[in-house]
Amino acid sequence: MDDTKINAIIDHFELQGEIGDLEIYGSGHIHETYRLKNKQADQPDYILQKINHSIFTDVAALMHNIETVINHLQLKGKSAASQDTLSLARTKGGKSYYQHADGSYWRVYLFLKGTKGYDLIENDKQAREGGRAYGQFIADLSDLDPTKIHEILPNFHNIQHRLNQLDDAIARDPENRLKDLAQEVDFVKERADRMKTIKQMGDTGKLSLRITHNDTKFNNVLLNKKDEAQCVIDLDTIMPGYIAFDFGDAVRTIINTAEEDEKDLEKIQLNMGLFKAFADGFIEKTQAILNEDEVNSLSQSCLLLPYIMGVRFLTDYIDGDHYYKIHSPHHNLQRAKAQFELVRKLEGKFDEIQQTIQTISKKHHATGNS
Ligand code: ADP
Ligand code: GN1
Ligand code: MG
Repeated sequence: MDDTKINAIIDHFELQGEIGDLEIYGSGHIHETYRLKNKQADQPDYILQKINHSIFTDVAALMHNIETVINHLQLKGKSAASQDTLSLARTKGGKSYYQHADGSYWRVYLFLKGTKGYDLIENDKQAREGGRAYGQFIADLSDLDPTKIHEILPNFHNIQHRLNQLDDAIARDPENRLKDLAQEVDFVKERADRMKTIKQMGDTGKLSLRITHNDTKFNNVLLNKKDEAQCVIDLDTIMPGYIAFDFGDAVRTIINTAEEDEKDLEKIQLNMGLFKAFADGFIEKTQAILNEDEVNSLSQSCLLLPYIMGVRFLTDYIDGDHYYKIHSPHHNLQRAKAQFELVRKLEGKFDEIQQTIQTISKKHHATGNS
């Protein structure tokens, strides 16, 4: 994207100071994200995003959800000034997004100063803080009227839907890639039934549908310089969901000693210390709302979420890489293989994961933490 076009887009927003340099920013897989630096040191920097319109086809509904959530978090005492919630800049016409003549959609957030997102976690404190932040986020939204939120990407964590999408891609095989994927496809099929436990618990009414974040990889919580959680970001996928989704998706990126797309599968090991610290923070903040079945679903989610992500990466690879941004020709396959290796490792430690969650839950229940 050329700077002249971006400057013309920025011009449609009500921004303070004077924007100088802009740089491509972050490691998200969905939007085009830029940091806008202010020339005036006492004025804020901003984050500009070109919204991925092929994924989020109803941008008005998407931005309605985000504004509704931000307003609700403000009722819980969060604010732009304390940088513990995202805040949107408005267009000069007072809207939360801008549509360019070429059909592209843009939005601007205040840049959260002094914060950082981590693809790889470094210590227990970060893990615990991440757990607290994502747990508190669900607790804060637990009294938001669900009818106010559009189901923006229906069936987002519905395993049956993701398996159907995989089957569909396999049937079409548009890039003729399937011939080399027998191992990965077998891996998925062998586990498909076992991975439906959470769906069955939900379908039989054991799990409460709550407003969940649904994209809780660790780089979607920004930490400050003291490694304290500052703000949960990436609010695009907030929808009704099960609490297990947010737990499992975060654990997927926290317990793994390697990157999400690690090529060398030997490097994919489990860091149980980080897992415990995260689980402790998450359950501390949610124990007041968690029921017993929900606690039981948390261990299953640690297998389900990396499995779902592996299925989605594999589907996109077979399909010809239309969904996720990729940085090399076989990137989605590399991601899928890494997620499946993580599932294998997690299966080996499942009993310990389950026991750890029960112990932590009992501890917080006894002390009445929330
Ligand atoms: P994606 O959906 O593509 O992951 P995100 O909304 O997560 O997009 O943004 C991508 C990255 O940009 C984040 O991982 C984070 O590093 C950075 N980022 C997003 N919003 C802010 C913000 N308000 N302040 C600082 N950094 C931000
Ligand atoms: C995408 O937006 P980002 O990069 O935080 C994806 C998540 C996946 C994740 C895998 C809207 O998240 O569901 O878990 O990539 N978001 C969407 O890294 O599909
Ligand atoms: Mg993100």
